[in-house]
Amino acid sequence: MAAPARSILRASRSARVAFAPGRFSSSQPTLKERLAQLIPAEIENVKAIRAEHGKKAFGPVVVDQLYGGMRGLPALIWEGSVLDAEEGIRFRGKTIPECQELLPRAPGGAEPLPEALFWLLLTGEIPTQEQVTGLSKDWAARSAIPEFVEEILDRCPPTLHPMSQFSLAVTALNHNSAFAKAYQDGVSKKEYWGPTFEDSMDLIAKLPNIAGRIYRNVFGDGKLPAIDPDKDYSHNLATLLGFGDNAGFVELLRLYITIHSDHEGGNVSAHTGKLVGSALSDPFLAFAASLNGLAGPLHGLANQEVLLWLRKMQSKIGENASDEAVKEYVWSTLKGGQVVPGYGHAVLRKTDPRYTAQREFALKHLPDDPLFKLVGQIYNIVPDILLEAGKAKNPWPNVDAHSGALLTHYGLTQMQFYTVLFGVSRAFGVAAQLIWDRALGAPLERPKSYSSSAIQKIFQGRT
Ligand code: CMX
Repeated sequence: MAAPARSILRASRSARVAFAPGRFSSSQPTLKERLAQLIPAEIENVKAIRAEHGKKAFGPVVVDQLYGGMRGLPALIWEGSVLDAEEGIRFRGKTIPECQELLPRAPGGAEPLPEALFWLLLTGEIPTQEQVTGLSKDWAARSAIPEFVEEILDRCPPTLHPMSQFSLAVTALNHNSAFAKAYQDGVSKKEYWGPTFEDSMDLIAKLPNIAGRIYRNVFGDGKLPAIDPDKDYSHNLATLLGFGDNAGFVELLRLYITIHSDHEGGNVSAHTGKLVGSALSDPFLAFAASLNGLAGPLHGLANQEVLLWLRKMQSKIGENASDEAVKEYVWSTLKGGQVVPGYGHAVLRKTDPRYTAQREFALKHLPDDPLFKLVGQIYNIVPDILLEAGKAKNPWPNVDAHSGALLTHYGLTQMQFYTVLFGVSRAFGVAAQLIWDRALGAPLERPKSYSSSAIQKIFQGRT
C-alpha cells in the first residue's frame, strides 16, 4: 500500500486527545503514590538480603554455560514474575488462571485488564476497580505521539517490517524523555525512579497509537481514529486497529496483553531492556532495544513464523490433511534443518500455560474454527516427533504456537504484524522492571567474558 495522503494524516492529527495525564482516582492512592510508599521498605529488604547472603556462593557455573547461551545461569533479580520449568509463569506469585480470577475486568468482560496486571507487576498487589480505571484514563491522556514520530512512521516504506517501524518510533520517543532531561538537569540517584516511572507510563500509553499507525499505514488506508478516554487500554488498541466493535477481539486483546507481558527476567526482550536500561539509557531507548530482540524468529517473531509455517503446510498438503500428511510435513521441516516454530523453550519443560490459556479461550469462543482445529491437530503430533528426533529438550508448545490462530479468527490476518502485539504487551514487563531497577539503584550490568584460550589455561593440568 502507498503512503497515506497528507490530508488524511492531518485529519488524524487533529483527532489527538486533548487532555493531560494526572490523578484519575479520587480516594485511593494512584500507582505512583503506592510505589512511593513501597520503595523504601524494598530498599531495606534488599540491603538486608545482601548483608545476610551477599557473600554466599549461588550454585556452580560450568564452562558449557559460557558457550551455551548462559542457560540456567543465576544472574538477575526480578520480582515481577518467575518462570518454573514445569509449571510455567507466575506473575507476583499468581498463575494465569489466578490472575484471570482475581484481577479486575472490564464491565461485562471475563478476561483480566492489562492495567491491573501492570499494577500487580509493580506492587505485588491487586488494584481496585477504581485504580484500574484511573490507569486506563491516565494512559488515554498520555496516548498522543509527537507529530515527528507520526511522520517517521508515515515515511517508512510499507515493505519495512512492522517490527523495524515499531522500534524506530519507540527510539524516537526518547526526544521527550523525562528521565533523559532530569539526568541532564542533575537529578539525584535517589530520584531516578520518578522520571523513569513517567517515561514508562508514557511509553505504554503511546504504543497503541504507534501500533495502530503502523497497521493502518502498512495494511490499510492510513486513517486512524482517536483514543476514547472512557475505554480501557485494550479496547482503544482494538479500535485503532479497526476491531473496536468486535467484543470478542477486545476480550482476546485483554488476555493477550496480560499473558505476553512478562516471562521473568532472562528472556531476550526482558533482559535486553534491563541491560540497556542499566546504562541509564531512558525507558524508550531501553525498550526499543527489547523490541529488536523480540523481532528475532527464535523469540517473538515465532508467532509470525508459526502462521507462515501453517499456511505453507496447508498449501502443500491441503486444508484438511490427515495426521499422516501432517507428520510427514513436520519431519520435512526438521530434515530441512529448520525448527518447528512455536515448539520448544529455553526454560519450560511442559506445555506453556500461556498456550493453555489461549486454547481455553478458543474452546470458549471459537471451538469450530478450522485454524484452531489445525493447531490442536499439530499439538497431538509435534511433541512425539520432537521427542523421536531427540534434540529438543522441550517438545511442548510455547505461547507462539497459538496466538496467530486466534488473531486470524477475528480477521487480523496480517502475520507480519503479530510480533508488534507481542511488543506492546512486553512493554508492561520491561517498564515495570526498569522502574524497580532505578528505584533500587541497580548498577551497570557488566558480566565477564573469557576467550577459549583463557578457559584452556584455567583448566590446564586439571582433569
Ligand atoms: N524444532 C526443531 N528443533 C528444535 C526445536 C524445535 N521447535 N526446539 C529446540 N530444537 C533444537 C535446537 O535447535 C537445538 O538444536 P542444535 O543442538 O542443533 O542447536 C536442540 O534442539 C536443543 O535445543 P534446546 O536446548 O531444546 O532449546 P534452546 O534453549 O536452545 O532453544 C528455542 C529454545 C525456543 C529457541 C527453541 O526451542 C526453538 O528454536 N523453538 C522454535 C522457535 C520458537 O518457537 N521460539 C519462541 C519461543 C518463545 C518466545 O520467546 O516467544
